[in-house]
Amino acid sequence: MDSPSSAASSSTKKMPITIIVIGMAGAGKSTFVQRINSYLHSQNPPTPPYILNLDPAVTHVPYEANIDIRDTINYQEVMKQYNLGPNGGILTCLNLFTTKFDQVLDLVEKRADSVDYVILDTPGQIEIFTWSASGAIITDAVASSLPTVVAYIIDTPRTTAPATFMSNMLYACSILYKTKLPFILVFNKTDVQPHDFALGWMADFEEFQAALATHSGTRDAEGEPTYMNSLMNSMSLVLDEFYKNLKTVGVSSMTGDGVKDFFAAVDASREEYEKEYLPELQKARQRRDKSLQEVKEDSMNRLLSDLAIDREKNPAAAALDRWDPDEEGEDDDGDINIIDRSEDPWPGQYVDLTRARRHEGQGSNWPRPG
Ligand SMILES: Nc1nc2c(ncn2[C@@H]2O[C@H](COP(=O)(O)OP(=O)(O)O)[C@@H](O)[C@H]2O)c(=O)[nH]1
Ligand SMILES: [Mg+2]
Repeated sequence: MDSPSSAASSSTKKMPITIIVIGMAGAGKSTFVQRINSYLHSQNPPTPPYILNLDPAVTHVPYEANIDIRDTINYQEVMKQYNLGPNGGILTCLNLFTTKFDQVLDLVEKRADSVDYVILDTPGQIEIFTWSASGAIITDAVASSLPTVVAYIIDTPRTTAPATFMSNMLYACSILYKTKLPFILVFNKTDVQPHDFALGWMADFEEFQAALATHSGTRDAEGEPTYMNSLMNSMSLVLDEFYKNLKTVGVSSMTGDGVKDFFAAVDASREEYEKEYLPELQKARQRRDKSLQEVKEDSMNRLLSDLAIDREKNPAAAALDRWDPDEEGEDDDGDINIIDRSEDPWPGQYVDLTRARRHEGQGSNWPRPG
């Protein structure tokens, strides 16, 4: 796929910057997206962002998404059809959506001239996005098209215990090294708990170690530091290096406090992206095209083998199911279309992707085997 407005081109308008919002369930990702959305709307002149909701299971999002995974895929249906629990359901929805992500990118790239920010809200459960092939493909695909930054949302009131703080930081660290993208740690909910304790621990590991020592369970019966305590002490030295690669802001998605600082960090990240990530861009783009193609082919192959089994089991029906070239115009290219709500006059349009897999004749809008 060609990207007409590549990050490498030297157009006069700056490329929009993509903010991928990641964080533990309940950290406040969606609320944060709504907050930065309303901040951008309140600028003079307003600079509305382009928002993608990638959480198929959410019942309510506090903002109007331009592209919503729920318009394309029905989470409840996917769980039923594939016999899955909640997490498997979300993952499968994301996988199905990823097969269409080239369409999403096209829509986003078409808007590149008119928006300054593209925002991705990710599924509540962090690992579904950060440790799945689809999450990686989506991240790579976006980051190879547009300047991209990860906003890692932290539930500040829930990270005041040193051990919790450390595990959260280790998680952030793993995402930083996995994505290799500019990274902003966003301490959210500062209206409930200011984040200065965290800043102190990050600036000075001795301060963290002191906090650790005052917590119960850090000494054994003989008064020696426990294994966990020693481990965390050493880890704090390792993380010291990691902290140097990050920008940190404290915000309250509730009150809007700190949102301006967040955007200052985003703008600084653009430079970082251009200096460090852009040289890798060409390679990344090739990888992106290849993986988007592969994921399409893979799902197509699976579909075709399902159909082959169907045909074996039911030869009578198979004989009736022949491809008629005259019908081709109707189906167009037969693809499920991603919906851009901001352009579509019919926002509720919904395509049931799961029906295609079962090959229910008329209702199927996948290309038929030739
Ligand atoms: N006090 C306070 N609550 C917040 C803030 N941000 C989010 N919340 C609450 O945290 C809960 C989870 O938020 P949500 O955005 O759904 O989290 P997500 O799962 O990460 O998308 C909701 O009840 C929000 O109202 C904040 O800045 N301050
Ligand atoms: Mg959410």
